[in-house]
Amino acid sequence: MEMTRRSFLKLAAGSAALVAAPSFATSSATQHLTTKDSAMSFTLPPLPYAKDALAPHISANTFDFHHGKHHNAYVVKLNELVAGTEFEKKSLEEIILASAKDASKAALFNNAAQHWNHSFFWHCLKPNGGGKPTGELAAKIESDLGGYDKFAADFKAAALGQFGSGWAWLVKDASGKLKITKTANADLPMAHGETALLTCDVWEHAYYLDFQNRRPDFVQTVLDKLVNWEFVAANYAGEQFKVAA
Ligand code: MN3
Repeated sequence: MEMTRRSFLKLAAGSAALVAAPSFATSSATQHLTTKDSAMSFTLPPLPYAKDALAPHISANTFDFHHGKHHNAYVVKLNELVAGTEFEKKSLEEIILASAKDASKAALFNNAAQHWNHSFFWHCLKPNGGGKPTGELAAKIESDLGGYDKFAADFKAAALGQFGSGWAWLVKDASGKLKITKTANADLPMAHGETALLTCDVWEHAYYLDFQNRRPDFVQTVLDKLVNWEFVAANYAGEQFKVAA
């Protein structure tokens, strides 16, 4: 991978806010390039916590597969698909938006969007998370969604109501209103003009090793024990989550 000094400095600077001990390799999930400086490959961002940090709710074994195998496979495939094409120097977000409405680019969209979705999802979780949000976000959930309990019930219903693979989301729509949505497979809010605030992966690979077929227990555990509300609040406040090479 070719890396210029300038892009390394940007990566290092962008990583400071969310990663406690940034290193060269930990920076890709949080830096803010909109266009790549050169034809760098996309890389698998490290988890923002140790792989056993969310146990016993989500085990290190699950992360070995979900992050180390599934997420990594999307990154590897994405790099294969963009190599030598017009997308080689585009940011991940640019690739997603350019391929979202183009059926001939479905494979590119699926792998790019899944790279974004998983990078975002890891940050939606933290050790000793969950429970209720506070401050301005809590007030907005009260006014737009009827309060935390209604939010939690509706988010869980979206997660359970997604037939087959997909994602449940808390989003901010174009008018600034909060909404709960669900998407199938790799689909994601930015393809619909919405800003993602929180997600839960409901592909079976997200929960099968720890919860087997009990998706309701997995989603409830995420809500009760794992949601990183500080990250959600930062997204609500307009901090742009960017994934780049
Ligand atoms: Mn997944």
